[in-house]
Amino acid sequence: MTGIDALMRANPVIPVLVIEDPAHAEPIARSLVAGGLTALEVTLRTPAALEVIRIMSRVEGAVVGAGTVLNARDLDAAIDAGSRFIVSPGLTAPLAEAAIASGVPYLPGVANSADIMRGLDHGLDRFKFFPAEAAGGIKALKALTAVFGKVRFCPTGGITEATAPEWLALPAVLCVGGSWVVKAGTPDPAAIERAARAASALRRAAG
Ligand code: 3PG
Ligand code: 3PY
Repeated sequence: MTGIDALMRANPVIPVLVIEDPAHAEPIARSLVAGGLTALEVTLRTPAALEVIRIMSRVEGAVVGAGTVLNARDLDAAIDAGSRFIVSPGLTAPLAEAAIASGVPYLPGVANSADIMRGLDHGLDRFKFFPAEAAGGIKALKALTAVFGKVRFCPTGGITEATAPEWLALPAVLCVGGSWVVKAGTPDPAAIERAARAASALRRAAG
């Protein structure tokens, strides 16, 4: 888990990006990196996503990954486009096996104990806690971390600039994911850089 662990520790916040227009890819990536956020999760939710990954990967300092990877077909396409890490909203055996075989750092989503246990069966112990707020919030994650001591998380889903510090204060949380850093629509590079700088200045409690 070294690869994904290092990635989770690189920045306290992983921006979750839903980008419709490939023309927005480069300015968004540049602003995020300028603000100190380097691990960028481009969700495969738009027709432009794979092209966005290709373009962002050329921006110096950016480590671009794919999110919303649902199966081995998405995984192959994401890797072909240059993704350096893979995120999925949940955990299935076929995807976990394919992702592990690919060797690309992999962060699968979990929402409960059974998900975590299936991940552990695959040798995984770094997870996205998704959807973090809807799946019970900090109270739920505290209960899970009491049971699964060695597991570390990137909570994502409903987290905001205001609530991120509360999540990062939990010892099992290495980083949080969120869409708040980059608003939908035409990007405002200065605003993105400002939000990224604030996000990258957040402190995690986890050692
Ligand atoms: C998503 O799936 O888009 C993630 O949950 C991040 O989005 P949010 O921060 O808006 O919940
Ligand atoms: C994903 O899209 O991969 C998620 O886990 C939700 O943000």
